[in-house]
Formats: sequence, structure tokens, C-alpha cells
Amino acid sequence: MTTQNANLASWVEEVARLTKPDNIHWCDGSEAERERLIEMMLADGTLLKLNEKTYPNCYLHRSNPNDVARVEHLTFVCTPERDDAGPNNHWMAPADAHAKIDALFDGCMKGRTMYVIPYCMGPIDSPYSRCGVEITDSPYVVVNMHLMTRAGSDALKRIEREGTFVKGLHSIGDLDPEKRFIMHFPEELTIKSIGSGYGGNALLGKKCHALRIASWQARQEGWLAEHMLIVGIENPQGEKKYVAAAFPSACGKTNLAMLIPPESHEGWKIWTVGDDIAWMHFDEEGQLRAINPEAGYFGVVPGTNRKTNKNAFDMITHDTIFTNVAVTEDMEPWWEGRKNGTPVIDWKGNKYDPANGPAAHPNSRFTVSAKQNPSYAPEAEDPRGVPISAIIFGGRRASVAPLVYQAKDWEHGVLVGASVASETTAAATGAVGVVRRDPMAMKPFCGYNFGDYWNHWLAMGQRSGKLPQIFHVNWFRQDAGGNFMWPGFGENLRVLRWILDRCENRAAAQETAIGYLPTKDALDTSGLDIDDATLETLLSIDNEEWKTEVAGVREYFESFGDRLPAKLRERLDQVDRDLG
Ligand code: GTP
Ligand code: SPV
Ligand code: MN
Repeated sequence: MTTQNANLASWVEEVARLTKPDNIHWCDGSEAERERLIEMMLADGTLLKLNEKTYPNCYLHRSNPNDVARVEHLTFVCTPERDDAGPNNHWMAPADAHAKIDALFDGCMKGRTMYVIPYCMGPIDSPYSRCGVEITDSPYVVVNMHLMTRAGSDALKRIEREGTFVKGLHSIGDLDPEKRFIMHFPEELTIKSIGSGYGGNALLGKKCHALRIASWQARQEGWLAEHMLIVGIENPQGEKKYVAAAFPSACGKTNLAMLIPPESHEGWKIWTVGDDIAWMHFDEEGQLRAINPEAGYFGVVPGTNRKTNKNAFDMITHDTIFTNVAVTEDMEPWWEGRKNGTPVIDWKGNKYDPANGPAAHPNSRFTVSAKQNPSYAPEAEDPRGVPISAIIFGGRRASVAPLVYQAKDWEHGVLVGASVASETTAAATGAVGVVRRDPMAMKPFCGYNFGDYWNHWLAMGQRSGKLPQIFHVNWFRQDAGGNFMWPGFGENLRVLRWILDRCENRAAAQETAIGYLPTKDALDTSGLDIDDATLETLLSIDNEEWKTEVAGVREYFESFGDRLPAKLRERLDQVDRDLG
């Protein structure tokens, strides 16, 4: 196979001249291709076969222990002007970045096969979808891209028809962290990544293309590329509404997208459209519509069990690639919070000893086709996407942020999104549990200056008379003993119900300086084991704490200088005054 697209053909030739692979393989996305790659990876130890009886067609990949998460300090946005990347990104001048990384790519594929993966982000026939081509020397990346995107011949046909695509060059290099870089050239629609085989560093369709490059394109073209799940909520009368929600990495998107209604909610159904990324456009009627550009899930494994997320638990019992989990004696995958079985070998492949830390890496992941999800929404394949009623922002906050509140209007909602802060998690290397500002859950993923991004969000608000309502949630509030105060998971449906009722003006709320909070009676807590004092804390704000919070947001905003939209400063001042 090769291609009729001259631009693609010459780029592949140019890359081959630089990287010097032994072979070039054009991926067609077929089952036969996948089987051949799996056989090869089983033979060389890249994959281990898991228990065929209980976990048919499941494999374990152990990544290099120095390569287990996204590396934000090695991720660069390379725009000609430093200010266009903004203080929210690491920056390098494009010419310097190309020179630096091309030197590392020189000859790096000697003795290896170079795979060319044409892929489509979004339904293959959607006008909102965008194509890319990833070149990689990692067969693990190939089989993951096959699950995570619509990859192969159909994507290539669309590229040949449209003529445009995002170029992504990837090599695992020698996995030396000193020679690891993830570089983005938005104006060239190009990504270059070397030295990591892990998730968001290596599956270039995901964070590199569908967020960093796409957010930059979305700004030029008047749409939004966001780190958001998309979920459909069907009430007992059969009415379906959709919401999009942005939470930082490992803060609950996959779980909310696959939520199972609790027993108290007979007749309710949840439909998953997407669990990580949303591309949103206004249609001719001014309705915001979202597609999920992905076709699979690269989800956090630890914490998944029959009680927290039965859909995910069942979904990953077959045809799944596990990365960095432990195994039991009978070669079943094992992780912390599985609530079943005993680990014997840890994620590094050593005999499990609790003295060496958790058995599964806290950022261990499953890769699985979305079609395996019992709650997969058929509308996820709809080229028009789904209508969005509400946009939710959220973070992991042990204190300060209440369970839920509603922004006063779109502009205030942009302030709420821009003010998101969250405790860091194992999804990126570095300290865990430190509160940091993570606007719109996009801190690691916005491909340009946040000041311009907030301006773009404000401008989007001028484009329609029927904008979605904007909310903020926090499932992670803790009591003095460090216990979560809200039961979370399936019970989060109660909060979604209040949110949808607010969108229809049918639920009570109390106005505060930061927005509308549910009155105690407005949130259905029937049958929940939660005392009055706890509920009171979850549904109220402490003005002194919030004065401090606002001061923190102000200081952060000022780091954007004159790129900060004046409107945001005004709205923050208003909140400050209202707090007293
Ligand atoms: P990325 O894939 O990194 O973008 O993460 P995500 O936002 O999809 O996070 P995910 O749903 O995988 O959740 C991450 C962790 O948070 C898991 O360990 C979950 O068990 C835990 N979690 C999710 N929802 C809740 C909740 O409602 N309450 C509590 N206490 N924990 C939750
Ligand atoms: C995240 O870190 O937000 C993820 C996992 O969804 S990764 O694909 O590694 O970015
Ligand atoms: Mn994510």
C-alpha cells in the first residue's frame, strides 16, 4: 500500500530518509494486521498473554519504569512568537525545536519497522472530524491507535479526498528520559515525539492532535476542542439530555461517562458518548453540538470494581490491552481497588512485595474499543454529534469547592472554568496531591496562550442565543479524617439531575457570590446515608476561604498580563465584592 496524496507520500519518504527504518508498513487497520502485530509482540515480550479463560484476548504491556505517564516538563508548543504559546506552555522556537528533535530522530529506526497509521478523529463521515497520520516505530502504539481512533484504509481515503491531515512523527528512541521530547508545531499542523512509548506522549491522535493542535485550529475556525467527557442522561419518561464535563486527568471523567444509576433511580439510563475529549460546534440553529473524536478508551485502571464502575469492570474482561497492572497467580490482571484476587507479580514484573509500593502503577491503564462499553451511545457515531444542554467543570478539591454550583451566565461560567484548581494525580510525572490551577482541565493540553483561549470562550458566548448553562462540581471534598464526604460514582446522578433541572428552570437554588448552589431540599438525597452537617458543608461556601481562593485566581490571572480578557478581571472583581 502507498498513497495518491503527494504531500503524504513525500513526507513518509522524507521521514524514512531521516529515521532509516529497515521496513515501511502502511497500516490498513485490518484484523489480520492486528493479529500479526500481537503475535510479534508476544514473541518478543512486548505483550504478555493474560488468562485466556477469564480474560480472553487480553494482554499486558509493561512499559519502561521511567516511562509511565505524560511528561509535561518535556512537552513544548513551538509557535514563532513565545507569547502565542503563553505562560501555560513550555515554548521553543520552531527552528530550534526541529533541529533539536531531528537530531534525535536521525537513524533512530535502524533495525526497526516504520509504521504509517492514517487515522480519523471522529466519525468517518462527520464534517467535524479531522484526519491525521502517525508514523511510529512502536507496534504497541499501532495496536493502541487501532483501538483509540478510526485507523486504516477508510481514513486514508478521506485524507486523499480532503488533502489535509495532521503529521505526527513518533519514535520510542532509546527511552532515555534525557532524550525525550513531545513537540507541537501548530502552524505546521505537525507533532514530533521521541523517547516515550506511553499514552498521551505516544498515541499522537489523543492529547497532541485532538487537544493541542485541535484547540489551536478550533480558535481559528470558531469551535471548541476540550478535555471533556460527553454523557447522555435518559429519564424514566425516555427523554435524553446530554452534558459535557471537563475534569483534570484522573479526576473522574471515565467514571461519570459510564455511570450506573443507583437502585434508588429505577428507569434512569446513562449513555456514554465520550470519556476524554469533546469537539463542539454551534449548528445552524445556534445549538452547541459535540462529537467524541475518539473510538476507544485509554482509562485509569486502579479503583475500578463492580461497585464503583461495573460497566468498566465488565468491559475490560475481554479484548483489552492493560498497561502496567499487576497479575495474579492465574495470570489475571490485578490492581488496587479491584476487590478480588491477590497480586503475585507487580507492574514492573517483580515478585509483589507491598514494601515496594502498589502492585499496579497508580496510572496503569486499559485500552479498549468504545463498542465494548455496555452503555455506549449509538449517537456517538452520529456525524452531527449530540446537543449539549450543560457544560460542567470540576476539580479534585479536599476543601473550598462545594459539591455543585451554577454559574450566573456564560461570561461568569468562563470565569468558573478559568478558575478551576485541582490536586495533581499520577496521570503526569511529578508530585501528586498538590493543588494547582488547571483552567477548563486544559492546563497540559491547550495549544496556545490561555489568555487568548479565554477570549475565544467569551467570543463563543456571543455566537448563540441559546447557550448551555455552566456548572462546577467537586466529588472529592474530604472531612477532617480524610474521608470523602460525598459517596460519588453512581450517586453523582443526583447532582446531574439537579443540573438538568436547573437548565429547565425547575430546581431551587440559593444565590451566593460564586453562583447558585442547590438548596438542601432541591438535591434529592433520599435513601443516602449522609448526615445533615455533612450535607450542609457540601452545599455551602465559606466566604473567608473563598476570599483567599479569589486572591489566588487573581494572582494567576495576572501572570497572563494584557492577554487576560478585561471581562474576566471584571467578573472576578464582582465575585470579590459580593464575598464582602
Ligand atoms: P484521564 O483518563 O486521566 O483523563 O482521567 P478521568 O478523568 O477519566 O478519570 P477516571 O474516571 O478514570 O477516575 C480517576 C480516579 O478517580 C479513579 O481511581 C476513580 O476510581 C476515581 N473516581 C472517579 N469518580 C469518583 C467519584 O465520584 N468519587 C471518588 N471518590 N472517586 C472517584
Ligand atoms: C490524561 O492524562 O488526561 C489521559 C491519559 O487521559 S493520556 O492519554 O496519557 O493523556
Ligand atoms: Mn484525559
